[in-house]
Amino acid sequence: MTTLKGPGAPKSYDGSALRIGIVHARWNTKIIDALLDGTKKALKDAGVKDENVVIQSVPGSYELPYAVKQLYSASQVQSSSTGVVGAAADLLGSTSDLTSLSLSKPATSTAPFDAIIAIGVLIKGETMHFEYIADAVSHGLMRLQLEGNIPVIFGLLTLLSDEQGLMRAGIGGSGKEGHNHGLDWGSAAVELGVKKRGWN
Ligand code: DLZ
Repeated sequence: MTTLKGPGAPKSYDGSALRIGIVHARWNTKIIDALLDGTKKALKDAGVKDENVVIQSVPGSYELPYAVKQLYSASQVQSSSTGVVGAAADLLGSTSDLTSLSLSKPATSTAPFDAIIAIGVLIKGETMHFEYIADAVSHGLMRLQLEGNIPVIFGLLTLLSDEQGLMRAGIGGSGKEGHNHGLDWGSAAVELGVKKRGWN
């Protein structure tokens, strides 16, 4: 069934040859964890292999553009013997620095990423923090994808309440669990990754 909102009727794309990066913030962890699960599920359902998914975390959404840029740069460095961990360590100075960035698993491939998904959850508070971070991050991520020629999927929720976040992570209460937007972000990464290979 198609709905008024959302990306329309689902099309399936074969992600089995793709390499996807995910960078997620840790602020608002409960919502982030559910979104991350949804994203990973969509990648898996599209055939993306576990070993071709690289996940990094950063403290908050403000750090997303920088981390996406580092992940993207590392994947551009050819390092057949050490893989992306070694390549990123070359850029950052040492492997221990990289470990502290929480690379969740070593990559088995040094191929460039076909798409990178940036996930963050901003919840409006009493100050102007929300506006500044939302604006900076959305512009930063857009710049990265246009200048880097890589799809950067916009997984930043900008919310007015905790409840909005729970609904958009598919974990709302009272029988209305909502929809996990991570599913859409995973699917968007696969579609753009496949199309990018055709366009290039
Ligand atoms: C400081 C801050 C605040 C107030 N709120 C959020 C939020 O709702 N979501 C989020 O991802 N990050 C938040 N942060 C942290 C900033 O993104 C950033 O990590 C710090 O300002 C350090 O640069």
